[in-house]
Amino acid sequence: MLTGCTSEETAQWKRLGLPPGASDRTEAMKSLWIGAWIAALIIGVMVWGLILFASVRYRKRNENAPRQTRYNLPLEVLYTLAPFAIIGVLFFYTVEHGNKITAMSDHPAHTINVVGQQWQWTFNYKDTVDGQEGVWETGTLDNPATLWLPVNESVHFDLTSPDVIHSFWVPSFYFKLDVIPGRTNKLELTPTKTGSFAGKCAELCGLYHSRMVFTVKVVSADEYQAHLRELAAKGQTGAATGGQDATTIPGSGPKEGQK
Ligand SMILES: [Cu+2]
Repeated sequence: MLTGCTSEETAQWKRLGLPPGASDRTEAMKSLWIGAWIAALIIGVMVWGLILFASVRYRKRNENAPRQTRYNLPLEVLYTLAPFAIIGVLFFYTVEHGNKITAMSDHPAHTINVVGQQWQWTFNYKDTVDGQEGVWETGTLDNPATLWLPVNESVHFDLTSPDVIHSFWVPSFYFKLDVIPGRTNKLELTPTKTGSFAGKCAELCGLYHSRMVFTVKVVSADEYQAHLRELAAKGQTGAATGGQDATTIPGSGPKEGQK
């Protein structure tokens, strides 16, 4: 309890456990998260209050059976309609905020194809670098990948997998999306803070699932371009879909199931 009293922790209390938001989509998610808790708390207090009231007011006083009430129409209408009203309000705000969070623009500044493979990540930057169409970097179990992003520029992500279902999760972006083989899931966001953020796979995907971690590095536009040129200079051009790495990741031995 004492370790929960630092100023850092009290700030986190105000966000009800969320890490500091680092993208343009986090505000909508944060208000939905906190709003849902406030709604739940109001309903909870009402229910607890009624339980307490009923158990004190109507406690057993003698051996006679209490008066039985049936077919109380107003009461029945109330407890049929009240849950619909609650669900309706939560549904409305979930759809409204969900639309904001998943909105796509026609011309994002950058497109990155994120490949989740057993058991690391490959990032294909679709920018044209020194005349080359796209550069990539991939992680290994021993050397997890780093996803570089430019601050204040919109990024469109295409998520693909050559093997099993993974889940692309950056807690500081308040965003998690499944990476499903045979399907391209999309998301878009604009990082708003420079710095390093943790990323991980959030779907149990096999033996080394826990090592499917990566780092998100949000940097200035110039540093971002410099990094892409660095990758191009290393010859990491074109697109890596992760299919090769899916069976032979250095350090992991043969793919799970083939042992
Ligand atoms: Cu995974």
